[in-house]
Amino acid sequence: MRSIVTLSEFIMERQADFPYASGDLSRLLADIGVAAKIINHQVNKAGLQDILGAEGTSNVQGEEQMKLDVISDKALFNAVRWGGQVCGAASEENERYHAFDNEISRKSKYVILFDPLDGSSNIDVNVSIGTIFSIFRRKSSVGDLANVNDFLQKGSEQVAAGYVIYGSSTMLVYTTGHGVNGFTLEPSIGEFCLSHEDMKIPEEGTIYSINEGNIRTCSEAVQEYVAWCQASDKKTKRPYTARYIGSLVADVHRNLIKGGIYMYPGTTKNPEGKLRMQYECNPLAFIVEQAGGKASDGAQRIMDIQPRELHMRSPLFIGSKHMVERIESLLAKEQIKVQ
Ligand code: AHM
Ligand code: MG
Repeated sequence: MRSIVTLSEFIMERQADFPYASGDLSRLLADIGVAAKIINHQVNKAGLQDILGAEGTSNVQGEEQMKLDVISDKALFNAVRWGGQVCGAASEENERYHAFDNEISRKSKYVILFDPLDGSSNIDVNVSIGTIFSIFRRKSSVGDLANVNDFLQKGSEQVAAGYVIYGSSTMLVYTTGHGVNGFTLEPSIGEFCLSHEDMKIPEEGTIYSINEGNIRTCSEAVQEYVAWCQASDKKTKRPYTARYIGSLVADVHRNLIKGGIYMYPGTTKNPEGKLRMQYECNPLAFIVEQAGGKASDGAQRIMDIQPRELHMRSPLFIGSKHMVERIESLLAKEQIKVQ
């Protein structure tokens, strides 16, 4: 029988991947693991306590915040603020980033950005939700307060990223740029245990995920691609299967394991799509690329895009390499026609 490897043991073992590592990143990842357990505990008892439903406040994008959003946001902020490994943090739920002003934090090397509870419209109906995080080395000088440039870095500069999925089981999946590993929470011992070592996404998949209710407001290339996915062809195993949970983490996680593409394109109403570059697109792009897949805004690699502002949105096409390449080439042809 294979012996159990816990998240903390794994992180410590892998510290050797980083020459001259001081252990700060390892400790930060461990702190996130603890916050994930706290959020998981709250998510699991959501139906039993008066914590379901809307908080009555709106976040910076004017969206209704759920009570669990607020709880998760606080759990993550507390974990990283007192852990002392980051000099600042930014969350999808807050308009501004926070620079932690104390002696230990000012000397810290990293900043973190997170979406504390993604897919929150699914909470009340018991459908999988997730937490997403992205970690960068700070640009500002050690000893100073963190500033906005620390948070406006390209995805290619990420040193680590990950997500937690609160599904039929709870899993934490992360990368530090040396492959992707997944850990399943074993509730009887309260530990994340290595369950999905060196995850790889199939280069070709048979699942496409898009909110098809929006299809008529998408570009012709996206419509053409979806029609292609639906057309019959034995050789390429079409028609593909449509799967859309409406929870980004859950949709990407499934496609990562089975092979597939998730798309949230621009629409006539929202040309930049819906998803946030720094809290959703970048961290998932890092993971999917590390697993051998691709992530694009349709024209450019997600991780090469310079974010202009903290809550910037971007179209997202992410998943199996060949599937993303196909939609990219259709979008490129469409661009040529327009010119
Ligand atoms: P959220 O961060 O406010 O939860 O929004 C992001 C979510 C994603 O999880 C999901 O893929 C998408 O929004 C669904 O949007 P839509 O309902 O427009 O299809
Ligand atoms: Mg989100």
